[in-house]
Amino acid sequence: LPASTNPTNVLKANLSVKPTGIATSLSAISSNWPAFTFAPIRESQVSRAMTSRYFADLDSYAESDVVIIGAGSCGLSAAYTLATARPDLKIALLEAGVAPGGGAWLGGQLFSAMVMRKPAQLFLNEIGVAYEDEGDFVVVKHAALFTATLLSKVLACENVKLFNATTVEDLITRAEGEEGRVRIAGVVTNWTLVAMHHGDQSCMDPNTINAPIVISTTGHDGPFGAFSVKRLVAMQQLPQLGGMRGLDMGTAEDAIVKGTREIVPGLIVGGMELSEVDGANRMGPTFGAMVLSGVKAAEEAVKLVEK
Ligand code: AHZ
Repeated sequence: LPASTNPTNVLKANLSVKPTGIATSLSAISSNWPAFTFAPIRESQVSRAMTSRYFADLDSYAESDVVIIGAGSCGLSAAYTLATARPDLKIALLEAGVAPGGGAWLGGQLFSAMVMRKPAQLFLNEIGVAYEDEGDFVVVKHAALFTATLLSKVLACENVKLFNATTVEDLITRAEGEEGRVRIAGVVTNWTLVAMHHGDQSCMDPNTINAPIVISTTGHDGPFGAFSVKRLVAMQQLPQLGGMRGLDMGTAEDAIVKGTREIVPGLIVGGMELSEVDGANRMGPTFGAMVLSGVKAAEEAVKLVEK
């Protein structure tokens, strides 16, 4: 594409126009509402503007350097850390839900405030989210402030593409090492709405993304959760799952962060999905372990890239 029509350049150009305040930057509009009208458009232009970019991304990211499954607090933290540390890596972030963020839009139950134990406040400093300091822990006034800020930073990274409403249905494997052992070589995807209808529709084959490194952060067991590790058991790559244990904040968070690792070649597991592998406790509504597990997952991925 010529530079002027390259979507990335157009986006950069638009972002470089910094509004200086309603009075000056929007005065051309607000000073004369009776004369207001939008620039003209034809419907096909809208359609092409969306689909050309989406299909270009599908084409480009069919070969990715890293796939991250799940855009909850752990997956987003991993994506941000990895994308900023290694802008040379192409990272596909796959989220089954239409809305990324997983369980991090509220702090716990239906309460707004989000708690993070120290030293996870360092991650909040990194992304510029304000908090109240309560001594051993900090409180963000609304979990959505954390998630929206982190999400915006991830989406602004030129080397990350978020494919939301896209479910990972399987793992791509290659035989490696001793008989029956495999390396993970990518993921099998489908539109989530399609994935939800395999029981009543036939012939809805999936799509694929090749990547030598997959980070799985699909949360604890549930309709979608713990996806990769359950699949590994079915594929006889893990003997069985430890099963997430009851809540113990004191032990749970350290265990998740320290345990974040490559559990089969090419597959790093982080966040609450890991509790299902290791039989770790859940921590309930405190999110420090999710962000630091994401940081560690990103570091493990960099180690694999550099190996
Ligand atoms: O939609 C899921 C969610 O956004 C997504 N996901 C799950 N399976 C997927 C699949 N393909 C694509 N097969 C998939 N996406 O993964 C995301 C997981 O986010 P989460 O918030 O559930 O998990 P997390 O590990 O990032 O954070 C866990 C937060 C919890 S749970 C908990 C407790 O129960 O005690 N405590 C905390 C802090």
